[in-house]
Amino acid sequence: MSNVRRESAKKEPARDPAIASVDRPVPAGVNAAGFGSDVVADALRALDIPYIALNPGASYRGLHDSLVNYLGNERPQMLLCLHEESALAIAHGYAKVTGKAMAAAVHSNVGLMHATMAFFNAWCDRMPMVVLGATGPVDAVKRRPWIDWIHTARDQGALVRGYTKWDDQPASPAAAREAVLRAGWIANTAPRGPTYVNLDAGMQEEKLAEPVPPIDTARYMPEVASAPSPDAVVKTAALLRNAKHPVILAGRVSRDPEAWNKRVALAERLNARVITDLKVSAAFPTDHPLHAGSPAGSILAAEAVEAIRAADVIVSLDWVDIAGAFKQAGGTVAAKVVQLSVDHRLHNGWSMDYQGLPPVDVLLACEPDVAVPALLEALGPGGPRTVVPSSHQFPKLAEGKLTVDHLADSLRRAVGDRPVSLAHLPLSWNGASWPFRHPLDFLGSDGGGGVGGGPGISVGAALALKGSGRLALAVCGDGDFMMGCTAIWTAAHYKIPLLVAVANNRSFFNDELHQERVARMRNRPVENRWVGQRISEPDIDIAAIARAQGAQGFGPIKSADELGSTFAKAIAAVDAGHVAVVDVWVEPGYTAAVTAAMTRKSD
Ligand SMILES: Cc1ncc(C[n+]2csc(CCOP(=O)(O)OP(=O)(O)O)c2C)c(N)n1
Ligand SMILES: [Mg+2]
Repeated sequence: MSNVRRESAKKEPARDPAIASVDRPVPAGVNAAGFGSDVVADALRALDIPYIALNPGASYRGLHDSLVNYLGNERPQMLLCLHEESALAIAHGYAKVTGKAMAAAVHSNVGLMHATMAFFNAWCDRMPMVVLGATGPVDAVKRRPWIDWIHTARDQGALVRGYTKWDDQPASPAAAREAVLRAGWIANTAPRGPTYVNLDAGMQEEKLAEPVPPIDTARYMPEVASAPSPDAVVKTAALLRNAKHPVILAGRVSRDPEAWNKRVALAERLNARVITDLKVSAAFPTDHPLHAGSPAGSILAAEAVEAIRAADVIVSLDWVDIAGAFKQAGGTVAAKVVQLSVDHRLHNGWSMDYQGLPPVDVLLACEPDVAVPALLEALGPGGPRTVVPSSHQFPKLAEGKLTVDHLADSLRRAVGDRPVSLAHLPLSWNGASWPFRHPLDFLGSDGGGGVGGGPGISVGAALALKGSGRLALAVCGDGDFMMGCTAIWTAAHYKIPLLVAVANNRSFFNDELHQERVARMRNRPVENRWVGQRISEPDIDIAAIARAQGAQGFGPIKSADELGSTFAKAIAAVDAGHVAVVDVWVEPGYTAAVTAAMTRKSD
């Protein structure tokens, strides 16, 4: 047994007994690394990762064997997925809850091609994951005819290099161990993101001539702490002390409740208006009196725009798109801008997900969680505060229809006061529907706008939430659900409780609004906007698709009266450990503000 295994055995990650009981191999009696891929498996265990989501393939049959017969399918345990995109989406969702990388494995160039969008979603969402891939033998002499040749590429990592933090193709078992440790370390270091290690099939399958010398793996993954410069903290505190209309843009922050409390304390100390973003996880109580308007995605609420216009100092807690927010507020913003972020360390020339270059007067180059307490300390105690009541209002429900607002209202009533994590929301969601009061109440969007990520991300989040006492709940559009629905089988197979409500408008409706806009700009018939967009004739039986994969399926629900009792049954099923999918036929439609922004004739 190598040192790596003994070292890592000290810190076993939490495992769920029901999941651990699935897919048990017979003991293989192997206790010493004998092949290249055994060394890779040891390194993976040293990363302290409980699960590896995968779709199999011969390019990594060596590693597959090591995971089953050398590690005994534990730490990491395999989670079989029916598509590589859902394997990575599950790792993405897991990271959204834990802040830590899970692993995924994908077969050769073809599996990697299937996984690309999920890489991109995680990259844009700044979520860590360690992806292992494989290539046919690099040594051409060892290739099987045809198949090993088509599944070998000169530079496989190039497929995803533009949207991964780092990739490698190690040539020996010792180099592969180093690559896996580095991949875990880099992925988990802010700004976080996916990493990719491509394992040569020949290297994996080769017998070890001699044991790989043991190392103390923890020493190769040091903690990376970053702190704001003291000068920048002093400057920011001075700006904020004099601010009459400060605004906080609460963006990418952690799931830590203590950090949440500090953000609330900072806003209250400054009496600052706070704006939050549905693109990222809950960052501030959305029904707090200081919260400006309802949280929105790319189109900000009117109150948020007003607050930005009126601001004299704006503090961005790693807000995803400062330049875009300013553009919506009319372009030039008079306020001084303070940015708390390390995101600039990640930007590259392939992807423009870094958004427009915003004006920044002071940069605190660290994660917001670190800088907020420093700012609070520098500011010192404030004077007495006038407490204003929250102006939060739930959306008014239209009569005689079943809309997404009805779905949200009924679901909110059905869950009552229990802790719930909204793992995913559809584009049609109204931010006023559901207040967020804890960092795990909402886990943000797919990150990269890649439709189809919703189901897998939700399964990964549910996996991480299992046993936490929180109900994992996702609301997906029908287009999103259908593209990623095979993740449901993985949840059913591994006994991961999850409730998915499908806001089924029988359409890729977002794009109906785009076609409407083009028709308006060109004076062409708006009534044709549905052509090439509607998903009907035949209607898809979403509940049957759920049942076919071992989940409980409900619906289609076509009247608002049936929602409450159906959600009650679905929640009971989830409480009993099942996956439940509720198909709700909603009227196509977005909030008035989003519809107006999307369909107006010109910008
Ligand atoms: C992979 C991918 N394909 C296509 C799109 C373009 N697109 C953006 S939203 C959308 C519609 C999604 O449909 P659904 O999930 O049903 O939500 P709805 O718009 O109906 O509310 C599409 C096709 C995309 N963003 N990603
Ligand atoms: Mg739809």
